[in-house]
Amino acid sequence: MPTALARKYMNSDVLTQPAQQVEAYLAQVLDQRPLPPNLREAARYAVLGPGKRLRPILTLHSASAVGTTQQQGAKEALAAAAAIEMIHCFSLVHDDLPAMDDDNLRRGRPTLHIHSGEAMAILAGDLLMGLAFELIATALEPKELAGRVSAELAIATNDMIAGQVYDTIPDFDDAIEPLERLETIHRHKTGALFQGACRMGAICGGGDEAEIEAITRYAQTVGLMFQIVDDLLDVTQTTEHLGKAAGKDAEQGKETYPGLLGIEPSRQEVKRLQAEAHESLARFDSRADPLRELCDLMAVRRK
Ligand code: GRG
Repeated sequence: MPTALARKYMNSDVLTQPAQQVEAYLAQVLDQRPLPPNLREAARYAVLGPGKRLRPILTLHSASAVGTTQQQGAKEALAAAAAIEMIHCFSLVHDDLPAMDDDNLRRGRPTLHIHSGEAMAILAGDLLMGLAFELIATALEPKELAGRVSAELAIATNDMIAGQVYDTIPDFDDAIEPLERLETIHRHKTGALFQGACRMGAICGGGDEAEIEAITRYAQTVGLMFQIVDDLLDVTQTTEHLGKAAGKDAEQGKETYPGLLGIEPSRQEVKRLQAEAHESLARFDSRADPLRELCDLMAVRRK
């Protein structure tokens, strides 16, 4: 059962309003782009299922945290938000494939390769990666901004792919301690998209270097916090509740924060990172309140 605090945040405008805005935009992009009907259907299935939309929400709130007005960079931030969600969805589709995590449940529904077949799942994932960059290149003005944002998106995507390799085909030096290995995996696999999401938002919103740096620290901290919470949920919640396979980390013998530190110390680490994320936003006024609320939500989420 979600706590009262988690329930309050799940219904918060901080989440629902930007999530709806991004979902409507994503549907429009996927409907307007000429595509074979079966590929469009697969891409829509992958993207428009019931996801939390945390990364695009971070993009939009990072843009407003630095923006001088509500409108500055709003169109650009929305396109960047949709692009990061497409990259995230591509990664989920490919991660679920038989050659990777071999999962048949995602967002409470059959994974894309179960729904549309393996070949289509590979191709729809590829498409989403291409579409994300196409969107940045075509929707952002001026073109200098498009170049800057697409570089951020490329770095985030490639670091995430490196994180998947660190996690699933590891090639670490034996001298590296388990906790450092785990942090390296998560800072790449999960943290990279959080960082890219926030930096793209701050750049679209017209943030200066110091603001972008502060938002980057916030993103790195909440990215790690999100993953520790994810590790905790994997051992404390059911598959039915999560809408994806629970208990997989232990089943696959994966190192996790609860596995290395224990459950209670992991919860303490979540609290420490939550406080650190708030500190990183100290220079911002109330326009960063949605980022502060989002951090608190991610700390108490039950899904
Ligand atoms: C295949 C290139 C490639 C990368 C895969 C995303 C990923 C990297 C693996 C999925 C497994 C996993 C545990 C990733 C860590 C990040 C994470 C918890 C993803 C799920 O994100 P949520 O909870 O998902 O935000 P929704 O469905 O709400 O969007």
